[in-house]
This record gives sequence, structure tokens and C-alpha cells, in this order.
Amino acid sequence: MDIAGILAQFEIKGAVKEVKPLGNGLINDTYRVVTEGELPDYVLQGINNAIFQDVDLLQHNIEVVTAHIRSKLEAAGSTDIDRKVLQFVKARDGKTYYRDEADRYWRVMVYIPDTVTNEAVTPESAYDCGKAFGNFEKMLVDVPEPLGETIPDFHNMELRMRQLREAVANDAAGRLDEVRDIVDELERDAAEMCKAERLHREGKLPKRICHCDTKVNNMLFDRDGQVLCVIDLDTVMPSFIFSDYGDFLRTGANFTAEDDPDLSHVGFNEAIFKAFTKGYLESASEFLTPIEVEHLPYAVALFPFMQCVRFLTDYINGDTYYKIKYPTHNLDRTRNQLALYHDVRRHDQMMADFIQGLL
Ligand code: GN1
Ligand code: MG
Repeated sequence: MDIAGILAQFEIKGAVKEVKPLGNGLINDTYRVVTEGELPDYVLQGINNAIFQDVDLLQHNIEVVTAHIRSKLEAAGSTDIDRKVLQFVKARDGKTYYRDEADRYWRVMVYIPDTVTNEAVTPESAYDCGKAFGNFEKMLVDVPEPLGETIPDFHNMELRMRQLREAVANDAAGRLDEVRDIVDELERDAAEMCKAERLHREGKLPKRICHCDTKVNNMLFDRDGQVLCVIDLDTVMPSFIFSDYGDFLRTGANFTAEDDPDLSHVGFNEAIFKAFTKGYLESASEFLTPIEVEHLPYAVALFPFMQCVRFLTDYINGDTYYKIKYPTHNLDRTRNQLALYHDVRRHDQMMADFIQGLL
């Protein structure tokens, strides 16, 4: 891969000293481009266009969102704005991405220096994360133009069930026998978990601009632990707010990583749930409708359930979507998320009571 040739397509300043891998996303390939001297470093990303098939739409969404956030920060008199919103570097043709001869897509952002990313959440940071993601949604309630779905029906539970059923019907990797009990278990709760789509069809649940990948490692913190900004904007699209609220807790409030094969480590962390929910509602309650608030505990259960369905579908299909490190990686992830789902359900009443108490 001709990294130097790709970088030459972008209007970057300074001589490149080193290019090294950055982060641990499961989808895109990300590198830090270190430049000589005082000039800024950059982040180079190869966009996974098997997953994000409409790169033009993807980058359009991101441009609209970052410009809107920037204008909100300016209007609020915020300082240090370049560290609070991502800035994309234009390619020679004026676009914010470049397509190489091999039909791979690339983009470049300015690297925000002196930042820290975290893989784990503490009750203290969970409160700030809740505020930050609530605030992110709040800034985007009035985006000036409609955004597209960068992955159509990304968090549509009905679609995810259809994909699972299709995988089961095909059994492409011959793995179905091994996981049939898990499929049956998921089927038992599937109708209940598809409630959001029903409420939406009945006109009771709106779609809003959401981040849709609200993991703590998709936020940048400064060296004092303050949240600076939300990153990884590929999945910013219209969705139910459950996406942001529920998916954060799926990873943040699990006592262990989503792929820990030791299920005795898996469990729902009440302290993190409470702190995150408090922060989230402090910034989001002014625009949320009662039906959205009432279904927040549903959202907490929905995301481990949905992720379990997605990992299992990929396992049955023979690992065509998520990067894996060993053959049963997706199966371990599936079992982990199922265990988390069950533990969350044991907290249904606690969650409802806690949210009621905050209002
Ligand atoms: C993917 O690449 P990463 O880790 O940010 C996935 C999420 C899943 C997550 C599970 C576009 O996100 O939806 O929740 O893996 N992103 C996409 O680890 O499918
Ligand atoms: Mg990420």
C-alpha cells in the first residue's frame, strides 16, 4: 500500500516522519501520521467501504455534523474549539476523501494533540460521558439538512432478526448445530425487543440524529480527564435515541470486555448505569419525549440483545463482518452479550425506578 502516495493526495502541511497504527476499531483501518517539527499530526483512515457503501453520503453527513457542532460551539463562546470537533483535510479535488486506483477510500483528519482515549469507564467518567453524548444529540437536534443512513437500518432490530434467520437458513459455515440453543433463546425475546420499530410505525417514536457507536473509546479526553469531543462519526445518522444511550451502557456498564470468554466476569454495573443515566438526562431531558424516557431501560436491554444477534449472525455466516482474532471469537462475543442481556433484564425494575427518581 502506497501510504505516501495517498497522503500526497491531501493538503497536509509538513513532512511525514512516521505512519503508525492507531486505535483498535473493528471496521476501518486507522493510522497516525506523525509530521516533522511543530506542525500538526494527522489521522489517516482507510474507510471500510464494504460496510459503508456510500462514501459520498458518509462524508457528507460528517461534514454537515462537524460544521454544525463547530457553529454551536462558536455561538456558545466555547474556547479551544479545534480540540472539541473533528476537522477533515481536503483532498486535491476539494472532497474530504480520496479514492485510490484499487477503489479504496481514504480520508485525513487533523490529529488532536494531548488527548487520551479510554477503554474502560469509571462511575466518575460515566457521568461525563452521559453528559457528552446527551449534549452531542442536543447539538444535532436542529441540523440544517437531512442526513442519510450510512448503513441503512443499522440499528433496526427487525432487520437484525431477519439477517439472523437468513444466516440460520443458509448455515453457510456449518456452525448451526453448535448454536441452535442460542438461536432459540433469542427468538423467545425477539418480538419484545422489536418494540422500537413498532412504536415508530405507530408514529410514537421519532428518529433523531444519533452517534450510533457510543463506546467510551469513541471519545477524546484531555489530560485532566475532561471530555473533549466525540469521534468516529461514520455511524452518525437518524436513529432512535436508544442507540446512543443503550449502546454506551452495553460496553461501558459491562464488568468486562465484550469478548471476554469467561462469563463469570460478565455483568451489569449498576453504578455506571446510574452515573451515565444521570449525566445523559441532564443534557438530553430537555428534548426527549416521555415515550423516549420511559423506554430507556428497554434500550439498555436492546443493545446487548442486538449485538448478540449480530455477532451470532456473523459466526453462523463464517465471520464475514467483524474482524476476528481466533475461530470462535464471534461465538465468545455472542455468549458474552447474551449473558449481559440476561443480567440487564434482572435490573429492569431498578432502572425504571432510578430514572423515575431523576425526573
Ligand atoms: C463495530 O469498529 P467499532 O468497534 O467502532 C460496529 C458496532 C458494534 C461494534 C462491536 C459499523 O464498531 O456497531 O457495536 O463493532 N460498527 C459497525 O464491537 O458495524
Ligand atoms: Mg471506534
